[in-house]
Amino acid sequence: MIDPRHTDWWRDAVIYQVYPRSFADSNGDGIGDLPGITSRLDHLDRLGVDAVWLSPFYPSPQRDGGYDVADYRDVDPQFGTLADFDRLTDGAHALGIRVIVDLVPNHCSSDHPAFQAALAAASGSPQRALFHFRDGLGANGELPPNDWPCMFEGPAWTRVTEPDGTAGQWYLHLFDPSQPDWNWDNQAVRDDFESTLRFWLDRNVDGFRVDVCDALVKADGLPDWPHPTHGVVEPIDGRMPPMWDQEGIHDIFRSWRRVLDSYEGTRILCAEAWLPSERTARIVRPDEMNQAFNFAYLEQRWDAVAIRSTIISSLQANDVVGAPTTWVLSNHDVMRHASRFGYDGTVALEAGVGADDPQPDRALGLQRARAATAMMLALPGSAYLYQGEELGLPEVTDLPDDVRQDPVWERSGHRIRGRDGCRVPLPWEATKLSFGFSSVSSSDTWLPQPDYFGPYSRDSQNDDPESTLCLYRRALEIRRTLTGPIRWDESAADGTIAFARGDVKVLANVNGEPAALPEGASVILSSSPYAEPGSQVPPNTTVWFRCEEA
Ligand code: TEU
Ligand code: CA
Repeated sequence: MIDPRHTDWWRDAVIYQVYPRSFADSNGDGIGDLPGITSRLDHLDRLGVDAVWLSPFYPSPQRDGGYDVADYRDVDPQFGTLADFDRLTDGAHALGIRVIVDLVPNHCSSDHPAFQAALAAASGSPQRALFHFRDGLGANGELPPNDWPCMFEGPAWTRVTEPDGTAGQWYLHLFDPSQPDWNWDNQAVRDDFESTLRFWLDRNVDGFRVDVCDALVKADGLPDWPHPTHGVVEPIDGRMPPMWDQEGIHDIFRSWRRVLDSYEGTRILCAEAWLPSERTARIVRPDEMNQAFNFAYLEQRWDAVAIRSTIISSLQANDVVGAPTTWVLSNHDVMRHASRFGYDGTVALEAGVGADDPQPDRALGLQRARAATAMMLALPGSAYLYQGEELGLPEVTDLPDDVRQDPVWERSGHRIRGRDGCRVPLPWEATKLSFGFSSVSSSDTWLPQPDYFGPYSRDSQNDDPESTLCLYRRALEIRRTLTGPIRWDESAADGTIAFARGDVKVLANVNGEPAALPEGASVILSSSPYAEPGSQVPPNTTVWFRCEEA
């Protein structure tokens, strides 16, 4: 069982992200669901994670994989029922696994009743004041109210047809047009989200991952911003872009902190914000959120100098505010790291990869991914895993274009392929239909699975000590014994990263020459087959070892 007295559980927790559509399907419709997750909790238990984070499972038209929420306080019938959610939470808690759900406060679905009511109401009405409605520019209001771009291409504004049939106001959507932004200056929006927090806290969730939390407050007057707004955005002339990281977000987080703290145990908030480390750190001050994703780390290429300096700057930024640093290599928005690291760095990956593009070196990518994960899991702080990475699963870089579902594919006029390749349903049993994901075949799951998924399935790896799955299990087990801050070995050879936690030493040979271990080293974990005492640690390999006292 989870122990409510363990108040600091999150400071070094390993949190496993489940993307519900793609984890396990219990009823044969080709779409993963909550009972499917419950039926596979034994996998998470054996893996040894501390918590599971569920991407959205709320009622939604699924224009953006459920990040377009039509009802914040229910379960979409395609994923199950609230009773299924309770069974999942109880089952996880019985195994000592905490449950974190996704809060999507920046925008809802255009199907949300509040937005439908706003469309039906007049300009200037209280219904419209829940969102950002504005008159357009130009003689007839035919131009968007400002120059902000949508994160999925095109302008961040869409013009509505008024109830009387005339072309009317525009509404703001930083993401898809089906995702109107809430107006957080409106107290009614704040109150409604507090009710949502309480709804899930009353159902015993242990925390929230907060989607695009840095966008809730927009600068007064919604001023133009003729600078970049995508990726990790930096301040310009000391000012952040008017849609990101405005000072007002912190009061919102403080109010949420007070709500969470009024509940038993420690319930956590995890910030999703693509900001520079020093800006992200301000969100995890003691009276705000608990932790934030470390996207600077995720974005590093396979290079020892770049990775080491990101580790140092991340730790420094968080130390200032007393928050633990987190680490992450994959999630549902980026190319899986087993494929990312299979490119040599000269191939541009921003627009995604299709079947006709250069494909990654799968063996090299996996070797590096295992080394990267083995290093990440030795770092102090909390770590996030994305479902399937424990199987060494590659990105599906050869998905047929006609099955793509990410809205960015259509919106970019088929220029940006989007994020479907990391969302393909998981393989569980090599010889079953859809590799055990569902009772339908691989071509009938919501995104098709490729033939080559078989050897990655859980049952193929379960009893193989050299498998990626067994590497993850072993790393998570030993990780529990790692204590104390990082102690750098400044004498590490070029291309390698070396540090210690307590009596465990870590040598990651990223892109260096083969490196020797010190005399008397006994290896306790290796990311690739490496057994011979005295032999060299090749590049793309991480080992954990202890040294016998002289
Ligand atoms: O992502 C926020 C976000 O910033 C991403 O759009 C990011 O820029 C992009 O994916 C980088 O590849 C969150 C969710 O994680 C994402 O799935 C949603 O699409 C988005 O919010 C809108 O809700
Ligand atoms: Ca299903």
